[in-house]
Amino acid sequence: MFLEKFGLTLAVLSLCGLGHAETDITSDTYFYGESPAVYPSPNGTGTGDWAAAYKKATALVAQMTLEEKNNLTFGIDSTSTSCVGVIGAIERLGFPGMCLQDAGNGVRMADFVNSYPSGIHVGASWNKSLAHDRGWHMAGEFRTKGVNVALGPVVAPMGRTTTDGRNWEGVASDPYLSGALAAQTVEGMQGQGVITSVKHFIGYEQELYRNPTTNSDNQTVESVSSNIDDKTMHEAYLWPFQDALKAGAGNIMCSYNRINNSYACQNSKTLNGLLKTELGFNGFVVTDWYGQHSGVGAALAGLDMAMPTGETFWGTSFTEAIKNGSVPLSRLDDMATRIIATWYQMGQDSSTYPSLGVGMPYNISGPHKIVSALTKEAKPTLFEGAVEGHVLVKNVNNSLPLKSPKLLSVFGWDATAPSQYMPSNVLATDAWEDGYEPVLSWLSAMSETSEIINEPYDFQVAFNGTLSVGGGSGANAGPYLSAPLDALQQRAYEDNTVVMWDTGANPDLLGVMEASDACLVFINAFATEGLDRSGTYDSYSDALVAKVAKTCPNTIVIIHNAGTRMVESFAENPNVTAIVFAHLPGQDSGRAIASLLYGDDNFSGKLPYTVGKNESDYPAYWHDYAVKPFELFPQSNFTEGVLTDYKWFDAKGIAPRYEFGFGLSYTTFAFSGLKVSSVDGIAAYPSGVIEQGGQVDLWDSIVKVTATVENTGSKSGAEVAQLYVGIPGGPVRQLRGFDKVKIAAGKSAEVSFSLTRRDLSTWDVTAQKWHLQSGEYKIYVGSSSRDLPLTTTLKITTN
Ligand SMILES: *[C@@H]1O[C@H](CO)[C@@H](O)[C@H](O)[C@H]1NC(C)=O
Ligand SMILES: *[C@@H]1O[C@H](CO)[C@@H](O)[C@H](O)[C@H]1NC(C)=O
Ligand SMILES: *[C@@H]1O[C@H](CO)[C@@H](O)[C@H](O)[C@H]1NC(C)=O
Ligand SMILES: *[C@@H]1O[C@H](CO)[C@@H](O)[C@H](O)[C@H]1NC(C)=O
Ligand SMILES: *[C@@H]1O[C@H](CO)[C@@H](O)[C@H](O)[C@H]1NC(C)=O
Ligand SMILES: *[C@@H]1O[C@H](CO)[C@@H](O)[C@H](O)[C@H]1NC(C)=O
Ligand SMILES: *[C@@H]1O[C@H](CO)[C@@H](O)[C@H](O)[C@H]1NC(C)=O
Ligand SMILES: *[C@@H]1O[C@H](CO)[C@@H](O)[C@H](O)[C@H]1NC(C)=O
Ligand SMILES: *[C@@H]1O[C@H](CO)[C@@H](O)[C@H](O)[C@H]1NC(C)=O
Ligand SMILES: *[C@@H]1O[C@H](CO)[C@@H](O)[C@H](O)[C@H]1NC(C)=O
Ligand SMILES: *[C@@H]1O[C@H](CO)[C@@H](O)[C@H](O)[C@H]1NC(C)=O
Ligand SMILES: CC(=O)N[C@H]1CO[C@H](CO)[C@@H](O)[C@@H]1O
Repeated sequence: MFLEKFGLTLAVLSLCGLGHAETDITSDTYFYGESPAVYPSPNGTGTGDWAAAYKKATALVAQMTLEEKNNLTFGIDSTSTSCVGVIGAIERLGFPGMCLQDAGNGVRMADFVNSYPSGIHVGASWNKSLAHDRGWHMAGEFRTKGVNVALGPVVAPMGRTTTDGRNWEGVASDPYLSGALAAQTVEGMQGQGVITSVKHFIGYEQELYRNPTTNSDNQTVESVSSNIDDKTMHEAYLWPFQDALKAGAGNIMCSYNRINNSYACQNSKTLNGLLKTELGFNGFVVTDWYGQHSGVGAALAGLDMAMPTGETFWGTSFTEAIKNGSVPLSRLDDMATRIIATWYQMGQDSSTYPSLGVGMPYNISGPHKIVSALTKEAKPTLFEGAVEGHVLVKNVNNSLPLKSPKLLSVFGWDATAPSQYMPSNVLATDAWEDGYEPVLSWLSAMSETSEIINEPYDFQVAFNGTLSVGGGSGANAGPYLSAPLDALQQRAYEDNTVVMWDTGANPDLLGVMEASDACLVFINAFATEGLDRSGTYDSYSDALVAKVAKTCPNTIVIIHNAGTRMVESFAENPNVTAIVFAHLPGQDSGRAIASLLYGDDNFSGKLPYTVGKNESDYPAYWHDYAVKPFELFPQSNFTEGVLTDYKWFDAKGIAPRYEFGFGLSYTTFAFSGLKVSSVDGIAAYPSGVIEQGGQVDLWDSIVKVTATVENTGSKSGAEVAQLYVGIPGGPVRQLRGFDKVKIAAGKSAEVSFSLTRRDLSTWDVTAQKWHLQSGEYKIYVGSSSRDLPLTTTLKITTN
């Protein structure tokens, strides 16, 4: 069919005109535009260091029958493993098949594995080598369990919608920070030979209407369309994918939503155009689970693998489509070659690569693969990872670190271990982790399209224990969970402290607080795949803080937050002396917070998003709704363009509560000695060949910036020096570098930043290239997006 062939979701191009009554609207091309047709699908050619893998793949694919090639392109049922996606073996040729498995923070549906900090926690650490090490250790576990493709990291959503239920799976509300840390994750993971699936491509920025649904009149409501202009696409949403591709990512997962009204898994502009032509992708594209919406159309638009099944659109009917000429055989050859080449590229043809799904039996009583050796090596990374993602945003009169307290009191349902903690292969196949009961029962009662913003805020609270990871396919369960209260009790034993607690919703204070040296209140903000959050604060948790602070003049609030958490009800309460955003630390949660509160470790995290004062401060606080006449074709116009998060606050002159990049330490730092190299007579446009990641000279370092950071306090600590650039005609400031350094008290360190051609360019929609402008660029260096003591101007002259 013509329209299917051209990647468009829906039909009738000729309708449309503002005068039409809403009942006439049967096509959504009316609302925004269309996604341009980009055909044919480019063959993978094995550029750069992929050449050898392509050579081997071409030779192997040449020996395959039509049916064998076809079998590589879709998932089959697996009864022996709990892999969420399985590609069948071609035993005749020694290809063992593939296992694809969640999650972004550790192996899901498996036991004897670790639960690492989630994406948001990695973002808050701003530590590249830590992101790399986490990826390396985590992927070692995927490998041991027999996983070929680990379904992460997440760079979309990227926090465009403040209340998006999956923002915590992603790294940051900023393309530069997301891309830099995702690239490290890809390198770390693929260093183990595990293929990373960077997801979700692209513009996947809300859970509401993420998949088609049926309305009360039994009409199909299509997935939301993210309508994104070309400049915003390049400068914001494509940016972190480009970094991950440059780092060698072997797989990209297309998303559930539509882009400009064309489904992401059959959008020829995004798949054939942006990904496979402009960014020279050598690997393969897999659907998000059940994210396929056409057979012939998707193949021609650049999709390579359908999950979890080919039954709906591909499978046997795909061989028919090849035979009758609807899809050229060369497309199937390309799909098979891309898949096999990626398998070779990671060295998965090696006899030492564990067999498919070997450590993930469906039955918990089945044979196990224990990753204990890895666990031992991973311990420092798990703990350091948990520590560095905590962000201290308020600390009045050095209330923290605690100074040999005699009596500590602890409050809040988030302080204790949950009543149930089991991997999801025990709970049942599709269980949501961690036993957050009220949330679970609520979730099962809700459909994706439900109106949730009017629901009570209570539903965004995990009542049944400490929150260490969010819910859904991005979650896994570790070998244990160190809960804050448990760790504090251990600490009390060591320090001869008395600990008293009441972790109910309405503690009876009994005069304990007045006697306490400090009152710790643990609250949380839950989020899960499948649902956007009902807000970024809740009256239930806020009431608990207020109750404790009413009596306790040294109240310390710790929030395990799966996304942005506003704190207006208590940020200025004088009795609330300290506030910590504790994010989602994984299994070492309690040990990490205890170490930080007592000052064994110092806070060094920085916010990877902006904490505003009002909902209306954000450009897209809520997800978009379908309202008449859009109801069958929900639309989300990304009208704020590149001005998301702090760029929006800066552009509109809105004062945040805590800005992007902000975070306190137990020591203080001073910045000095800014030096910037100059650029003269450089080409305005790149001219390099395209390899994976785009034109190679986009990555040339053209400016070097250095500065000195001095630890002016009395304790050792780490500072994240941040570099922002004001590009002519662009946002006030954009993050373009960061360097985290450990500095002993009284000592100094040099920080350095290397700016690439891309870092200083803007996307030229006419030339369809990154454009380096002649002009004056403002350079800022400091400790947050608003605390930038060092500034200078960089002049660039292009020829
Ligand atoms: C999205 O933008 C289009 C084109 O400007 C406009 O016609 C439409 O009304 C907008 N949709 C919504 C839901 O605001
Ligand atoms: C979406 O439409 C906008 C506006 O026409 C255009 O600039 C952009 O390139 C389109 N992107 C895709 C992926 O279709
Ligand atoms: C892909 O390669 C095949 C075989 O060499 C060739 O027939 C086909 O035209 C190529 N497709 C494209 C889009 O270049
Ligand atoms: C292709 O896959 C199907 C379904 O798993 C299987 O029955 C069939 O034997 C496979 N064909 C070949 C040639 O491997
Ligand atoms: C970053 O993480 C690494 C662990 O990979 C750690 O050794 C290093 O100290 C951390 N850097 C800073 C500045 O905290
Ligand atoms: C809804 O529509 C589907 C086909 O589009 C049909 O099979 C089903 O019976 C309808 N359901 C109701 C309740 O009308
Ligand atoms: C070719 O086969 C495909 C898959 O069965 C089918 O959708 C399509 O309509 C067929 N086209 C022709 C021209 O027969
Ligand atoms: C799981 O395996 C055990 C031991 O082999 C067996 O006794 C049990 O019946 C199995 N359970 C299921 C649900 O298959
Ligand atoms: C901080 O300490 C100063 C000096 O001891 C005192 O005046 C002030 O009230 C304290 N502030 C708070 C919030 O405790
Ligand atoms: C979970 O928390 C809810 C709300 O506080 C409570 O009603 C329920 O009993 C708790 N469940 C368990 C198993 O503790
Ligand atoms: C702060 O604590 C004191 C008791 O120490 C209490 O009198 C006062 O009302 C509290 N302030 C707030 C805002 O809760
Ligand atoms: C990681 C780090 O620098 N930790 C230091 C924090 O500060 C204390 C002193 O309060 C030092 O002992 C730690 O080494």
